[in-house]
Amino acid sequence: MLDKGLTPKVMLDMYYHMALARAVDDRMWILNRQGRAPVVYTSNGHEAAQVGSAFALNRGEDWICPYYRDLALVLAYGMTAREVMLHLLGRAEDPNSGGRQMPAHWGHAERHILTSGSVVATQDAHAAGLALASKVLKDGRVSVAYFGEGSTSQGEFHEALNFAAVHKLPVIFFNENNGYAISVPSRKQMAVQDVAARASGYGMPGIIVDGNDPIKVYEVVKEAADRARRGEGPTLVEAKTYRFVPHSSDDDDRAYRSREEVAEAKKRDPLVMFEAYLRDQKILNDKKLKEMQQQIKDVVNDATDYAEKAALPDPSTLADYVYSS
Ligand SMILES: Cc1ncc(C[n+]2csc(CCOP(=O)(O)OP(=O)(O)O)c2C)c(N)n1
Ligand SMILES: [Mg+2]
Repeated sequence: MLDKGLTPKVMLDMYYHMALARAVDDRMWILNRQGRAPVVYTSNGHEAAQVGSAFALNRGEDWICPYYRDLALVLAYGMTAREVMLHLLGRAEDPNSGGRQMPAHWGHAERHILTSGSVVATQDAHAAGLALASKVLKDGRVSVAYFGEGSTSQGEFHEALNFAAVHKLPVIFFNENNGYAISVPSRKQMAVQDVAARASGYGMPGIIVDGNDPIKVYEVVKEAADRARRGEGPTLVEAKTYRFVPHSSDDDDRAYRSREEVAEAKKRDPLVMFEAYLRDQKILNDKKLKEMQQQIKDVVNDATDYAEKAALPDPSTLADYVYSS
């Protein structure tokens, strides 16, 4: 039986955010190839994992600590397409960093999206720290760290899991396992098959979920969040998924994976599968889909136009937030 929170309206909203992320993503690549955007990191293929998990949280209340892959996540968490484009183009109005950070370094204080750095896995420790604060303050919040499987070779991942488990912190470690760390396949990165297997070494549950199914992801993360709020400690969730496009706009994935492999993975495109499911459940039909696609097109066009016209940061503000004034 489906979780009670998954009404048809909620599932349509999930689909909307997955489709919006894919459309924003496509637009960002075009802008990059036209020389209008510096570099693009994409959530293409990861939408179900990211959106399914976001919907299982108290969005805007619980803290998320994303990484560069998490475009669909931040959109589902309340960042607007305009804000994403302002960030991509480094505009003054960008709420992520006022045009300071490179693209896909998400952060939005009001939405409880913690600002992120480039060093992978540091956000795992930040999430554990936020969860420690929640435990002390008794504010009922859960924190979630998002990260790729490659980053689990970093020390911070292990330190964060150990600390969180010892102190029974309300945190979820959410792994998006796409099988590659840029060009390095996971078998060259770790000697275990599953990231989730590592959980037992720290004393927490490790759950594997189909990362291309937003409903399954939602249910697993909901359960982990409930567990965290009951004071029972952290959970490691491993969402198995695939990245359909290169690591970034500066990567050529033909150097390390075959076109056949990518084509095979695309047979399980989360957007296509979720659309089929919603049609089957009579939640989505041609008319509704067409309306939604038009709405998304308008949103993406508006976001692009708005950000391209927006002002760049004033050079006189260069040292703001670096030195005390
Ligand atoms: C500590 C550290 N080492 C190396 C890098 C360079 N780097 C950036 S992304 C990346 C790949 C990470 O892969 P994974 O964690 O699997 O995430 P994915 O991009 O596949 O979602 C690497 C090696 C970095 N940013 N930080
Ligand atoms: Mg990876």
